[in-house]
Amino acid sequence: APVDQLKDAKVIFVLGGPGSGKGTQCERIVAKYGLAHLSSGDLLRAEVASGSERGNRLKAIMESGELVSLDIVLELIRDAMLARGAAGAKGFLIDGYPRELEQGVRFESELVPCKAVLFFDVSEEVMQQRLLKRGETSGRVDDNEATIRKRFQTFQQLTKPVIEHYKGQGKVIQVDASGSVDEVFGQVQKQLDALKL
Ligand code: B4P
Repeated sequence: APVDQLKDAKVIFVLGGPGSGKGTQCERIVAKYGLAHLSSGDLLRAEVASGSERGNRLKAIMESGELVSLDIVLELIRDAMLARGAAGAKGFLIDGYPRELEQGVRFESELVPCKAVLFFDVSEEVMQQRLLKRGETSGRVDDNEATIRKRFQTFQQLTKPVIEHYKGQGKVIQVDASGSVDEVFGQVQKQLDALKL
């Protein structure tokens, strides 16, 4: 099976509420540690931008602040990992995934167990400010007050339990994400250096 080529891959899941700075920090991490960065949100937005029938359905769900179906996200991530793996990538930052427990269970049983979960912790007040600021220029259908409120709910109900699950396995690296991008990255570096990737 083609997924056999992923069985030795080093995978770090990256989680945090909407606006916690996941995507931002992943760019910095990639530049320093040379991991392949796969953002479930970016993969979904690319699918929407393709104008496909499936893309149109995804757009409506993302606009509502809910999660798109498990199978679609897993397929997009698996295909992207296979492509990057074939190009030589050994380590992967999987950003914005797993958003619900079942996503993590399916990924780990069908592909490979994760090494660690990087969790960006920050208050909803700060996240909301960042998202509204981004919304002034991003053109993203989900950076508006009503959708942000729904995204916070989805995070509390579905994604928080994922973090608790991996805390129970001792895999969670928690970072205070309330500071500046540089401050947050300083903490991230200390933690990742200790992991000896
Ligand atoms: P995502 O694309 O993951 O959106 P996000 O949570 O807002 O994260 P993003 O990485 O874009 O932003 P960041 O916090 O870095 O998801 C969007 C939608 O896609 C979901 O609602 C869902 O519908 C769907 N989806 C995604 N993954 C899914 C999955 N696995 N299953 C099902 N559905 C899924 O940055 C936010 C802003 O803050 C930026 O403007 C940034 O510049 C700024 N910022 C970052 N760090 C800062 C700092 N330290 N100080 C000040 N500003 C900062």
